[in-house]
Amino acid sequence: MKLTDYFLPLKKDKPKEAEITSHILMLRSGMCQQSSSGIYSWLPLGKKVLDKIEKITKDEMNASGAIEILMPTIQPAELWIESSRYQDYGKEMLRIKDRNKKELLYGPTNEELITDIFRNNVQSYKNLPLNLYHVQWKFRDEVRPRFGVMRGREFLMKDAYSFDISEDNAKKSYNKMFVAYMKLFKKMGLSPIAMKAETGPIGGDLSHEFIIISKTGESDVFFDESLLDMQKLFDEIDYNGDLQEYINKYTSFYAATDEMHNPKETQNISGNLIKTKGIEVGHIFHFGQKYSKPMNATITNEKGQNLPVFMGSYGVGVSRLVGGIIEANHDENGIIWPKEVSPFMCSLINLNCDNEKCLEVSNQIYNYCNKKMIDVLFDDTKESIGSKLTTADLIGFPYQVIIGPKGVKNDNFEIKTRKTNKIINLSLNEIFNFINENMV
Ligand code: P5A
Repeated sequence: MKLTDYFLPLKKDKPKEAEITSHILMLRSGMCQQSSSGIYSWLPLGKKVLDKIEKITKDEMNASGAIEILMPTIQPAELWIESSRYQDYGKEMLRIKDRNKKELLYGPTNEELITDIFRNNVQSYKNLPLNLYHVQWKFRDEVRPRFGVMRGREFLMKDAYSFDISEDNAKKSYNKMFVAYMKLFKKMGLSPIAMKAETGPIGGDLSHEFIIISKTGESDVFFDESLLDMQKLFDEIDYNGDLQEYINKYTSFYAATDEMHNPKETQNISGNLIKTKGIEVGHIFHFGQKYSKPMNATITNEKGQNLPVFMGSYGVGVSRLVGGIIEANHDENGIIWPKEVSPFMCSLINLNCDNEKCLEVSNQIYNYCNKKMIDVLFDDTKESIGSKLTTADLIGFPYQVIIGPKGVKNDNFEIKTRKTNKIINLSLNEIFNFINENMV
């Protein structure tokens, strides 16, 4: 993509409305724009990251055996009256009436709707276990929307719902999601810690939040330092193996959110107890028959008995992750995208667009990248050198290939790795090798 053909509305100054780094950087790099409090439009650069996070999430959900569907954003109130959550949800729920005075709502979550789909279609244990998920916009009329996309009112969530014949099997489904979450966050370049958490308005007796450590996080969290090394435990796990063993090992280390923190339990922990702040990027729940009982979603078991199905639900904050990943990956000059979620792999910067040689070499590299399907943003604008380099650091793609008049004269060009800020000098041929080795 040539920058002169692209839509990248950069902002030079720190936007007044932004308090935290990720929000400032998202606005400055033209990733999103607020349309009203806590509601955002996603501009091209932001949309690309959102799509990548969504794809990594879906791929891992599919690998775990979950099946994708798509439920609507608007739901009928009557389902929520059945589960008794219509009143409980209070002002956070956006309630709507259609022209026939029918009560509707903009979904803050989908436990009721999925339970309705289940009870209309599944009656026998033979169809279980089942895990259905979707990626859909949610609306919660938060008291204090803030920090940009991190606490929005409208936000994108991946939510999955599991159905099982027994409590034991439901725990197995829960474990699968626990493992899938550890894997999918790692694939986004993150190292979250799974912590015992409160269940809040979703309900149930077992729940974990997936927290990335960050000064700007909203929640206080406590954990055993040893957990920082434990993420690799999940790398090689096969979903059909004994997941409980791994989870027992992981959860034997202390980790709890503020609400669940109990200093008595931390007296004999093996490593140092760390108290810090974190961002909740995922949350999983086991709540058994909380919805299936009142909504009469029953199945027949092997013995011919009829009983309410056992359920859990599992959420990933897809749009929150865009901000969360930036909080975990930036420096004073801008964003440092992990390769896996970077909107482009590389900035190709032509320092002098009036120099024919520079143009020729830049075009050669640009065509090569396109042929290799490498997503490159070619800065072919007439901006000053300083401004081009500042922009490249701000938008933060993993690599910058810099083509200038001195370089073409000596066949000696600069490639900068954004993560280390290290610059190496390469000939044109060596650049092609570098691209093959690092960007394909
Ligand atoms: C689990 C899936 C649920 O809603 N029902 C379906 C359960 N859980 S949750 O913890 O309330 O939300 C899941 C994840 O969504 C993100 N999230 C938000 N992101 C941006 N702005 C918000 N206001 C917001 N609220 C929740 C979080 O990442 C959370 O873990």
